[in-house]
Amino acid sequence: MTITITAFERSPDRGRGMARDMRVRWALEETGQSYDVRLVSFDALKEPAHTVLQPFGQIPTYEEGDLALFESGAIVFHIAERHPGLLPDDANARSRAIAWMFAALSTMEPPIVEREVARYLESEKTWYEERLPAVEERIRKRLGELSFRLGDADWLDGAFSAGDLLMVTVLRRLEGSGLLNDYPNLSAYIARGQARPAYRRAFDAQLAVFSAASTDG
Ligand code: GTB
Repeated sequence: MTITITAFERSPDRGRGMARDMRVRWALEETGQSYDVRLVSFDALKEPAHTVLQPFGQIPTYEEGDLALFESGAIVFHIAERHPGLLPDDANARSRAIAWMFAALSTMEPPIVEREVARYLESEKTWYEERLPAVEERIRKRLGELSFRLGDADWLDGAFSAGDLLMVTVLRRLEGSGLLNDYPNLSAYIARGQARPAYRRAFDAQLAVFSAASTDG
């Protein structure tokens, strides 16, 4: 059955792979699934044809036969459950890998997104200069805790899993912020994820969309 996902027609990140279709593409590449991509404009995101798939008018979505899914975490989980490669066979190890998926999305990602919201939408506010350090302190706290747990291991719990896939995509959002500088093991962890052939294929595919859109003018 053909898998179709959605992605931005023109990603504001200019092909840096920061939008959340990247994690879905990466999961599909890790598990060897071929897929089609339907590119969606910002206007079309809010049209009924899209909101029937994604109630909040966002990307990514996932369609396969009569299954339609939204939420990147749920999509990655679905892929990981259906195909070998992203979740261990051992039941306890599998549950721990799923715990890391949740940790990436519900413990690490929120303060990181909060910082982006502050920088892009609130920088003109009078309280911005006071708020940003507080938000960054919350991120540093989480990075310190994660760094301590990772130690000198390659991945968070044994073999590479969907937990690592999501964690790497979340941590990547701090690229260029300087916040990772104090945590060389986390920088090396991100680099290990990015060096995986499946990551490279996913990254190149989303970059090709940006390059094509730029050539179109
Ligand atoms: N919780 C949902 C999920 O995980 O699937 C969140 C999905 C989401 O935030 N989608 C964003 C979207 O469609 C794109 S990824 N936004 C359009 C809208 O809400 O109208 C977020 C994103 C966008 C752009 C960058 N960037 O340019 O760097 C980074 C991340």
